[in-house]
Amino acid sequence: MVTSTFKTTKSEEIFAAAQKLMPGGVSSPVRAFKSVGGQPIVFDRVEGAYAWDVDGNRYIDYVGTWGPAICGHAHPEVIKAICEAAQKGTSFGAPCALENVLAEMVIAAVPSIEMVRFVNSGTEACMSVLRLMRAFTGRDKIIKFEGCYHGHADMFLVKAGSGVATLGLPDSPGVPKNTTTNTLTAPFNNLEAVKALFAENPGEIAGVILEPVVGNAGFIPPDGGFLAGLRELTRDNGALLVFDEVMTGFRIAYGGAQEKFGITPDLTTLGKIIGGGLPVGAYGGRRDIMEMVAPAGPMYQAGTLSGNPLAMTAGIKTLELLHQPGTYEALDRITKRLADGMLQIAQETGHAACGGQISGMFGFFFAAGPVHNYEDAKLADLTKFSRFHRGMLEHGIYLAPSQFEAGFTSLAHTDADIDHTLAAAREVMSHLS
Ligand code: KE4
Repeated sequence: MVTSTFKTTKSEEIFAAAQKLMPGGVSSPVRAFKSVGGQPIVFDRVEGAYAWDVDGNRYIDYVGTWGPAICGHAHPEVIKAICEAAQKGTSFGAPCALENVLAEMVIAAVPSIEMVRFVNSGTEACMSVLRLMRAFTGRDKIIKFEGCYHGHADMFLVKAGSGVATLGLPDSPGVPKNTTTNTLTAPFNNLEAVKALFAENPGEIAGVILEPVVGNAGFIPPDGGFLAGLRELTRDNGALLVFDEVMTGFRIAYGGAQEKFGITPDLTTLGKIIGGGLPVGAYGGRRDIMEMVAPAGPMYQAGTLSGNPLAMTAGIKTLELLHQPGTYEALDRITKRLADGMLQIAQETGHAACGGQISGMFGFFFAAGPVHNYEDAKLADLTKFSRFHRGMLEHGIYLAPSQFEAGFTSLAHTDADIDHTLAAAREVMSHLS
């Protein structure tokens, strides 16, 4: 057994003080380590594939600030570009040529996007796209999938994933019943359930929104035919198909899941990577739909800091770095080594586990599997996961602090990092009851 020389004194002090100042001591619930237990780690700085905490411990980081750090944390070219842009001011509140540049890059990259609107988070992108779905179709009902997370706007907090699942919240108080009566849910990967909802609500469903590869119930890829089936069902019912690619966009391919799986949704939401570590979200899609958005059309949506030059600059530089030959092959190779290695070690040490990866996104469950939906994911051994998470932390590996999250690699992760991670996993799993 590892004699833990793992010191977290400063993290404990800072987190104790934080809990008096901010609810749960955090700015976002999942960071509080509630579902894995133990002392949350207070970061001091990040660079490349690594994070250092306030006690000086170094970690190989597989959260990457939940996706944005795909080029590696604090990439020198991104930092340099941000510093240069900051000399000209951080926000204009007026049109800025950099918005054109990032918009052109997003439109060129994502098959479904003919026009785009920038906002400041994935939540804002999803709540705006929901309003647009309803404005364009004149219908109020939407379909989402159990375990999928589309940010914390009221109408999405129905059987949501990510932090809602992590904390085991039934949904959230403060969300009026009448806000969620129009939110219908179905199990992921279940076309029959979606077909039934359309049959039960003829002419009332504005559209279907989903994570095309689920990352917020743990990592759950679409079964063959599922995405194509949704495309057909929505088209047949005069409804819209919306891909929430806040996590998968520019992560599993430069053109996201819609490029990877060859499905063209009507609307797409983006976030995380397109901000390069600064707050950016976006929604976009068919021109005829997007021209409903004010001031071109009547659907209102706005934001003080939307499209600010600093965030645009970080996004532009990040996409430039990603749009190099071999980027996604490199991410796929290194992440496949990690995921395959983890599953092999679990098997060799007698633990039921399943999971996988697509490019730089991965996940595994302590469950025999297979995991096709949220119900399957909930069968995972959460106690074993929390012990594994703590053990890996003590070996300098920082994994997402929840079984209901995905993991992320970056262009900065090396084969040596993967070797080190797998060695730690073998040591921890060998002592895992
Ligand atoms: P933000 O508002 O957190 O930028 O984006 C919301 C969102 C929307 N759609 C998808 C598919 C997402 O994954 C997210 C946010 N993801 C979580 C992690 N699973 C953010 C981390 C957190 O909540 O602290």
